[in-house]
Formats: sequence, C-alpha cells, structure tokens
Amino acid sequence: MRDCYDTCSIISELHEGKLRVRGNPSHPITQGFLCPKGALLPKWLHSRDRLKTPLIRRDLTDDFKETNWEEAINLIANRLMETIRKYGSESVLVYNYAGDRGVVNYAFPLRLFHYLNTSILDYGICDRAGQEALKDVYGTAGGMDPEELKNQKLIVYWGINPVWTNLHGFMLAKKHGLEKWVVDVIKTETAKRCEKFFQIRPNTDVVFALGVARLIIENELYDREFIREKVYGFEKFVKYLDRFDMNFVSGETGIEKERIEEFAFGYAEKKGVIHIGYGFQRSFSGGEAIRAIAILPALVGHKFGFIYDMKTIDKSYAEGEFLRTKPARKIPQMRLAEYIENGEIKFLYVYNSNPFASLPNQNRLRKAIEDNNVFVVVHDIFLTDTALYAHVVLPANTFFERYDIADSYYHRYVALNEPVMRLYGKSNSEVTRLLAKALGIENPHLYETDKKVIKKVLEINGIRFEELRKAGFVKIPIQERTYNTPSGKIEFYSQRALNRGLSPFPEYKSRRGRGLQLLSPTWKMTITSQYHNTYNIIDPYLHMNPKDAKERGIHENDEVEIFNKNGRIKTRVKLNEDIPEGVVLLYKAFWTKILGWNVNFLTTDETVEEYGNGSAYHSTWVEVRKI
Ligand SMILES: Nc1nc2c(c(=O)[nH]1)N[C@H]1C(S)=C(S)[C@@H](COP(=O)(O)OP(=O)(O)OC[C@H]3O[C@@H](n4cnc5c(=O)[nH]c(N)nc54)[C@H](O)[C@@H]3O)O[C@H]1N2
Ligand SMILES: Nc1nc2c(c(=O)[nH]1)N[C@H]1C(S)=C(S)[C@@H](COP(=O)(O)OP(=O)(O)OC[C@H]3O[C@@H](n4cnc5c(=O)[nH]c(N)nc54)[C@H](O)[C@@H]3O)O[C@H]1N2
Ligand SMILES: [Mo]
Repeated sequence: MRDCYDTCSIISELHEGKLRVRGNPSHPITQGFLCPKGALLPKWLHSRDRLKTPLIRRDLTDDFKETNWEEAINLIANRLMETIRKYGSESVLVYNYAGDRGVVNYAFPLRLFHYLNTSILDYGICDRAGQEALKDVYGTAGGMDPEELKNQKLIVYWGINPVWTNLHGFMLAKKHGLEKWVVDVIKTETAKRCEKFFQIRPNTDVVFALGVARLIIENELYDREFIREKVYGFEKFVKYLDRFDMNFVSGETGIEKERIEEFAFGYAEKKGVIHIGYGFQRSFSGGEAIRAIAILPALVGHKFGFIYDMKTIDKSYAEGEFLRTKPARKIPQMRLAEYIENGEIKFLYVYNSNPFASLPNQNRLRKAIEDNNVFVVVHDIFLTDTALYAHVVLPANTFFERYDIADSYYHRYVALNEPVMRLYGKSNSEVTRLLAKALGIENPHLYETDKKVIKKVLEINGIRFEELRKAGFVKIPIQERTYNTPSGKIEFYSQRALNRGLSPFPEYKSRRGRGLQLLSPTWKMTITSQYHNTYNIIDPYLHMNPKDAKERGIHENDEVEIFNKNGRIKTRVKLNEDIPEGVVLLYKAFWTKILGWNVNFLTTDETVEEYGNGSAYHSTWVEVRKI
C-alpha cells in the first residue's frame, strides 16, 4: 500500500487494542521480514498526531475550527459547484499521488472528478523521464520480473539505492547468489554492500553507458544472433559510437579506463541485468541516460534485461474515466505553481499527496497559493505542510482500517488488504461517496462499494477473488511480451525519439549550473515526507566533501546557509567522504512545519519537457556559506 517498490505482504494482529506487524513468510518477495520503517508502522497507525475531525476556516490566515463531517462536506460541495458555475469545470484540479497505492483508495476519487469533467494531473515528479526513455527503446517501460533473477549471475544497480529503497529486492538478489554492482554518484549504503562500485560524476551516465557499449562491440562480446533478430538500427548505432572513445568517456565520467573495461568485459561475460533507478533520472540528463543504459542488456542478448516498472493490473475501471463527457485537461504535475499563477486553477482537491513538501521550488508554490484565490481541500491522515494551506482538511484513515487491493511497481504480486481495526477518519472512497451525495449526483458508479470495485477490477484482470482471499496474494499471469516500437524491435536507432524531435541516439547534453550540485535522494526511514512526524528519525545534515568544505572555511557541525535563486535554508554540516567534490546532499522532503525547512525550497521546478515534463530535482545548483 505504501509508495515503495516492495509492496510487502504484512501480517497484522491486535494485542490489547494495539497493532503488531510482521512480514509474511510465505510471500516470495517479502520473505518474512519488514524493513526498519515498515516495522514501525504501529507507531504511525496509533500516532497521537492523527487528524480526528474535519477542520475548516474562511481564510488561510484564520485559525482552523473543528467541525463535523456534514458541515465540511457541504462546504466543499457548495464551493465546488460555485467554482464550476463561475469559472468552468476545468478550473477545478484534483491533485493526487501515491501516498497510498491501494487500487480503490488511489483511483476511486477520480471517478467524481471525471464525472465533473475537471482538470486532472499528468504525473511527472517521480519516474516519468525513464518511462518515456524506455518506450523509445523497447516500446514499454515494463521490464523483467524480479523473480527471474534466480537464473541470473549479475545485477547492476544503476542510480538506485536498494538497501534503503528496495530492501526486499536487494535481499532477493542476494538469496539467488547474484553478483551485485553499483553505479552511483554517492558511495551509498548499497555501494558499500556490493561487490563492485563505479563512482560516476553526476549527469554523465549516458557517456559511461555508450562507452561500455562501444567496448562490448569492439571486442565482439555482443550477441550477434539476438541483435540480428530483435534489434533495429544496430549498424547506425555502431557508427554513432565513434565519438565515444575511452579518453573522452573516462574524462567526462571520472571513471578510469581500466575500470570501464572491467565493467564492459564483466558485464558482457555475465550478461548482467540492470535495475535502473528512479532516483537518478530526475535531472536534465536522466532521460538520455536511460535510453543509453537500456541498450546494454539487449547488446548481450536479454529480451527484457532491465528492471524499471512493472505495469501489472489494469485499474481503469476503478478510476472511471468513462464517466467523462469531455476529454480531460491534463496539468503537468510539476507545473502546479505556474497554472495557479496564471489563474487557471480556482479549486484544488488534494489527496494521497503532500505537494507542499514534495514539489520543487516551494517559495514559488506557496506564494502562488497565497496570492491567488484558490480554494484548497486536503484529505490526509495528518495536518501536513499542505494541510496548512487548506480551507478544509478532512481526516483520512490508513490501510490498516479498510479493504483494498494493491499491486507493485516492482514485482508481480497483487495483495488483498483487510482491515484490522478502525480508529479515525474516512477512506478516500468514502469521502468521494459523501461528496457525490452532497452534490446531488445520481450516477450509480459513484456509489459502488469498495468490495464491488475490487471484484470487478480482479475479474477484468483474470484474477479470482476467492483465490486471492485464501492466500492473501496472487501472482499475475505473465503474458507473452512484445516490443511496442514502430519497427516491432528493440530500437538502438529510436524512431519514437526522432518523432518527438530528439536525436535517434542517446545524446550527451551536459547542462551544469554554477556552484555545487545539490542532490536530494531518498532517506531510509521516511517515504518521501511520510513518517517524519511519527517516527522522527531523520538526517537533517548537509553532507559535503571535506575539500569543498575546507575551501569555504566550513568545519564539521558548523551552521551554514545553503542558497540559490529559489531560496535559502539553514542547517548543520556533516563532512562526508562518500560525497564527491562538487556535490552536496540533503535528503528529500522533510516537514517544514517541524524542521523549519525542506530541500524543496531550493530545488528547481524546471521540467524536462521532451520527457513528459519529468522533474529535474537533481539539476539544482547551490552555494554554501558559514554563518
Ligand atoms: N527534492 C526531492 N523531492 C522529491 C523527490 C526527490 O527525489 N527529491 N522525489 C519525488 C518522488 S519520487 C515522489 S514519488 C514524490 C512523492 O510525493 P507525495 O505524493 O507528496 O508523497 P508523500 O510525501 O508520500 O505524501 C503522501 C501523503 O499522502 C498521505 N496519505 C497516506 N495514505 C493516505 C490515504 O489513504 N488517504 C489519504 N487521503 N492520504 C494518505 C500521507 O499522510 C502523506 O501526507 O516526491 C517527490 N519529491
Ligand atoms: N526508504 C524509502 N524507500 C523508498 C522511498 C522513500 O522515500 N524512502 N520512496 C519510494 C519512491 S517514491 C521512489 S521513486 C523510490 C526511489 O528509489 P531510488 O531510485 O533508490 O531513490 P533515490 O535515493 O532518490 O536515488 C537513487 C540514487 O541516485 C543517485 N544519483 C543521483 N544523481 C545521479 C547521477 O547522475 N548518476 C547516477 N548514476 N546516480 C545518481 C543518488 O546518489 C541516489 O543514491 O524509492 C521508493 N522507496
Ligand atoms: Mo517516487
């Protein structure tokens, strides 16, 4: 249910009114254990911070007033109708994301907004550039089933930190005895636990991957037969590689020639699988990098030798786009502030997301909301940073308190989620039904029960409810997969990219700013902004290479100001040899309400337009000074 690769099967029990959790030993991915943050879930469920009653206020400067559900729902319904009457249905935007990935809980509220023909989001903050890049090469971003790792020898973790973000995946690779390599800018926890580590300069992955490809080809280590049958544009690609000689590759990436050879020869010999991370592609070079990386497994003869996304079940029934009478206006998720500034959004309904923590360029976003007359509704479990910008706040319940089903973006299991207890708040679908009623809508699709939606979704996907109920999880049948590209092959010369105005080959477009590059990757004990308020285990330091610190007269634990044109924040420094020179690190999306800052006051909100308006968080440059 969490926004995490592993989507664990959790066994929940009640002991004297308190929840206990453990990993399901019979689930092949969960393997009977929980990660450190999963093990603390009872703290989250029973947190005293949970919202218990709806809150309302007239103005953003007023204090919240507690109210009952009826008054809150009626207020939302009235404002919704008034906004639609005055400004049209497209001035209403539903902003939702993956705070909870349960199928009903994620999708059902969209039925109401489709019915009302409102604007919806074009998702782009997380993994978008990679999705587009993999479509350019394979026609799909759906890669290998991780359970197939049992027949493999080598996995390369490229721009991903699975010991923190995909622990069960990492343990699976370990269990199957795979050799594990890492390509990362930072010597992460994963890098420390793997056999080989290639520390690369940021934004140069495209050069490294193409250099490796060239070595594999020059040394005739590629799979000729596979390429003849399954690859489009191989000869042109080989010519293109001329410009990536080893001096250039080594000079740009900072990886010595011998180590590039070590990678290329070892990778070709062991026919490595590559787990391509979501984290590293959030930059101006991410899309091009993934196009280049995606070529490597095909070179050595893998049909789908990468792990990225697992498009498993069809959830469109739960979402109900069929309720629309007009095509949707889709607003790029990354451009929320811009649309608000232009007066195009007058009503914002937020659920399953905390954009005032997770979106970049927070000063701009906050000013946009303050200056423009937008009515904001937030449905959340807690009074988040986003809720502080709401007119109405509705308490949500958690996945321990309702029925649902969930799939994973990593593995192929669908799980049934059953409630263990009910504490506070209402589920996303319950609120949707209340709103539909208050709006006087009669369409029965808006009143369908969770169980009916679940059964129908399962039926559409060929899964028997009874089977799922008995085991708690089922594996989705694997269908024969094809390359959905114009040529029907893996395209080393990408026609889709060409049609989108890009080069048919992955390009090295190094775009650098002045100062230090700020990376804001994932922290081990949170899920984006979640659990900061409940577990309170965070790392608030600016991590910095000792040489960069020395140049600025900065010592361990000094208080510093980190600034750029977007904003400034203050925190303390940790000198860290795992961070290369020229790079600094702050972990992503903590609560400003608690800490007084969040890295997203600094991050860029420019988008990678040619890759679906994907985010570019890591293409942020800052300066640091001692205070
Ligand atoms: N600087 C920087 N910023 C980043 C990133 C980065 O790498 N660097 N990563 C980005 C990525 S990958 C992502 S995916 C986004 C995530 O961004 P968000 O979607 O904003 O993710 P969360 O912080 O997990 O917020 C989810 C919210 O949903 C609430 N919630 C949980 N369950 C339920 C429920 O059942 N019902 C309701 N109504 N609410 C619920 C939680 O309490 C929480 O407040 O952040 C992005 N932000
Ligand atoms: N504990 C925990 N687990 C999570 C989440 C969480 O918040 N906490 N979030 C979930 C979500 S929403 C997502 S999207 C995933 C994200 O999972 P990951 O992809 O593992 O996340 P990140 O830590 O953001 O990024 C991975 C790595 O990319 C590296 N990197 C940055 N720039 C470059 C570059 O130019 N080249 C290379 N090679 N590497 C680079 C960073 O140093 C970092 O170590 O995790 C999911 N799981
Ligand atoms: Mo994400």
